[in-house]
Amino acid sequence: MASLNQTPSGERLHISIFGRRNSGKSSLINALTGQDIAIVSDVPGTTTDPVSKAMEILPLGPVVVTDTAGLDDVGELGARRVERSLKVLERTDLAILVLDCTREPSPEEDRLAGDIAARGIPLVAVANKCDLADPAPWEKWAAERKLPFAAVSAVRGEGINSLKGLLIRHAPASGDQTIVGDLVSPGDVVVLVTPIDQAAPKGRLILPQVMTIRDVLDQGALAVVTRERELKQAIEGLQRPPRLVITDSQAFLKAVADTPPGVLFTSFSILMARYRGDLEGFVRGSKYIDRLRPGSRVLIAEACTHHTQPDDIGKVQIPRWLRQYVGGELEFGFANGRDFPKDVSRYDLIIHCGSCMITRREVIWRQHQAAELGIPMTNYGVALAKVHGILERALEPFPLARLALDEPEEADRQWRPLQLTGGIR
Ligand SMILES: Nc1nc2c(ncn2[C@@H]2O[C@H](COP(=O)(O)OP(=O)(O)OP(=O)(O)O)[C@@H](O)[C@H]2O)c(=O)[nH]1
Ligand SMILES: [Mg+2]
Repeated sequence: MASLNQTPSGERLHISIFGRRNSGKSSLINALTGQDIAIVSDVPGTTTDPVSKAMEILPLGPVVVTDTAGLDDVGELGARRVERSLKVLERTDLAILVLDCTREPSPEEDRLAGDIAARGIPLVAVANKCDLADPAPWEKWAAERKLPFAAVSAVRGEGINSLKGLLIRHAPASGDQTIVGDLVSPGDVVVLVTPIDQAAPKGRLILPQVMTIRDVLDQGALAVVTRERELKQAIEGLQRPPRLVITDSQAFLKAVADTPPGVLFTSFSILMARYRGDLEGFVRGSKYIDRLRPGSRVLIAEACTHHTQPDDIGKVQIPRWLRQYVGGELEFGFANGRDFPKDVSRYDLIIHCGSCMITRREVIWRQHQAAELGIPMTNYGVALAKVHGILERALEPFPLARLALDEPEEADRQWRPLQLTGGIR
């Protein structure tokens, strides 16, 4: 488990908090962490030097939060403090600008927003003390500058949850995930099975396949790409068994039949579920497929809006497989976009798309929200493996996720902080 002590500072997301004196920067840190970490007082200029602390913000994970001195600090000493606050930008991945609802916009905010934009650092505007005054003027201010915006009350803890969602959306993607890097060694052969049927795009491969091939090459491993029909032939032609066979979900049954026992086997979409989310969480959610009965309600959630294909995976294929699996009619709801529908709590299970268009952090945030609502959530890749009866086999490369299959029912509904689902090596 990624605990505070184990995650080196370089791999943590560095969040820095800026704003004028007394705007509530230190209070906001305490609200985000749910702990008394930063000193708060009504004396302007309480925080004089940048203070960095490693902490865990659920479900964002391990972060370093830096509290800074007010940007409107006065006098010669004040100017030096402001300079030091700005220097913090050099080690900032994500900046928060705290705006004080009881005060009017001033040139300091614009100056800072400009400095941050010039460095290409994502910035989130937060109007604080919304318990004392209307945040609307700041909302307008942020909209004019096209900044993501949240209104909060740090002392009352209001709006903190939506702020977390905003931070997750705007945090830069973490670079430490790999698709197969922990599964293969240099020189290993990886066989990739990509059906070329009518659904395959003309003249190219789809993105998850391309990303996986690239990652295999980055590991110094050998990529053998074949259609499912030639898989047997491809494996027989090798001088030693492949390390890993990765198939498209469409070819699951043929591919698993033609993969020799002892060879690791999985699918592109399970690899993507791990790359773009918490695979163990999705595996726990998939167990609820067995608890569906005719009439159960399933929400198919897609992160983006795309043109519906005739044999669309979300609209057509998954519902068809699930009906067959359950042996009766189910009630399906469909949702697109970044938020779950308002009536989400009426569903027995959420099945999420492969999330090729959103970040890992955002997917994990959605998993966290579903867990908080007490609704199990799995994803396309894991659900497809499940209804084809090959989930256990396809999880062999991921022992921790495989273990989740055997956990007792009570464990399935609990949210746990994200773990990088360890590969077999
Ligand atoms: N009513 C209300 N008061 C708040 C809120 N947030 C902070 N305060 C109060 O505002 C004062 C300043 O809060 P701090 O968190 O110390 O502000 P800061 O921005 O860190 O201030 P400096 O370190 O001096 O720059 C304290 O008295 C807080 O209790 C809020 O959401 N609502
Ligand atoms: Mg402070």
